[in-house]
Order: sequence, then C-alpha cells, then structure tokens
Amino acid sequence: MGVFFSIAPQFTVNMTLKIYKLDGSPPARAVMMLAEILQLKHEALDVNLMAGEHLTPEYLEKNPLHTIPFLEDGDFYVTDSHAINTYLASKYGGAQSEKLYPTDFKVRATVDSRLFFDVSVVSPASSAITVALLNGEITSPTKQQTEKLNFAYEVLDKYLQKTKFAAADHLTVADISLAASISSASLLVPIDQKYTKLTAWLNTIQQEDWYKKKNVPGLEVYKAFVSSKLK
Ligand SMILES: N[C@@H](CCC(=O)N[C@@H](CS)C(=O)NCC(=O)O)C(=O)O
Repeated sequence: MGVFFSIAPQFTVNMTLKIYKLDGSPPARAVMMLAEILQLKHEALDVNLMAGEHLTPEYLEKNPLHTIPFLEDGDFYVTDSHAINTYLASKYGGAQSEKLYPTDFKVRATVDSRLFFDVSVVSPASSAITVALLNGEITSPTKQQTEKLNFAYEVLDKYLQKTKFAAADHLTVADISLAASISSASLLVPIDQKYTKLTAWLNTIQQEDWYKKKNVPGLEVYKAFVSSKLK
C-alpha cells in the first residue's frame, strides 16, 4: 500500500541549493566536503570577504551574522557550518543519513557535543591565531594560543581513544567539521605525535576522496597565507 510513497519527498534533491563559501575557510570546507559525500547538486558561490561581499545589504538581509558558509535551500536559510551540515545530512542524506547524523538520542548527543566542541574550543583557538597573524599582531602563536590548541588536540585524542571516529565507530558530520578545523589548526600548531589516536584519525580521513577534493585545495590556500605570515 505505502510502497508508492517509498521515496520520501524530503529526500528529493532541491535544485535551488546554494552554498556561499570560500575555499580558504575551514567551516566552508566542512560543508563542501559533506556536499561531496552526498553528491548534492548545488550552486557554490564564492564570497570575497576581503572585498566585503559578505557585508552587502542583500547578503546581510539573508544572513545578518555575515559569515560563510551560508546555505540557501529555496527560501530557507541556514547560517553556521555545523547547523548546515546536520540539516543537509538529515534532509538529503538518504541512506547515509543515519550514519552521518544518527537519530539515536545518545549517539546524536555525542555527535552534537563534538560539533559544539569544534564551535567552542577548536575553531576559536585556531581563528584567534589566524586573525592575529592577519592583523600583524603576532608572527608565531603565543604560548597561551599554543596551549589552547594543544588542549583541543588532547581532548580530541581522548575522544578517539573511546571510538574510532570522533563520536562513533563510523564517520559522522562531527568528523567532517573537525577534519576541516584540525587540518587547518595543525598548520599553526603542529600535532604532537604523542596524540597517536588523533594522528591516526587524521591520516584515515586524509585518504578519503572527498577530503582530497574539497579540503586539500582550500587548505593549500590557507597554508600559503599562514606561511606568508609565520616567522
Ligand atoms: N561557526 C561558524 C563560523 C563562521 C565564520 O566565522 N566564518 C568566517 C570565515 S572562516 C567568516 O565568515 N568571517 C567573516 C565575518 O564574520 O564577518 C561556522 O561554523 O560557520
């Protein structure tokens, strides 16, 4: 009876998906990696932050926070890479949805906690250094900045002692966000080899085609910037 309705409308790929991004931006790369994993049909639009394209009245009307990445799904808007990725995995993940963003309350809470760990610990520690380099305030990370990133590495290494990936024994959206952030952070403060689980996890992720295609090119852009500033 219900067989004729087996293709749920929420899994229909919407041709109007637009992703505003910049390859050098770690959170934008996290969204582009997930879009690649899901083979999402979308339009990728570069937003030149240096030219202030994120501060135009049109962009601010849609995204008052003026950040990238930013998602437009028809007339529905999502700000923040973590919110974008949980939305995309839930709505367009199809058969991969349950693995990428599990519905089990406890597993989902663990995925969310790793995503918030990225938002509240890893990304701020990394971007504080990037911004200070950009403003010419530092030419190498300060002791305190280095300690903050090392703390993030230590915590993630501990999580990875419990599960093969950041939140479970399989890849979830948390790994995608953390892969973008940690690969970028490691250019600022190298990951000490003593973090064996973290090093092994990053090595595993670096083998993935979606990582090579959607993280590596932007990481190279970021690396060129960092190398031009670090002494
Ligand atoms: N938590 C946000 C961070 C987004 C963010 O800060 N993006 C930076 C580029 S990496 C940006 O858009 N900066 C411009 C601005 O904030 O005006 C996310 O994950 O999307």
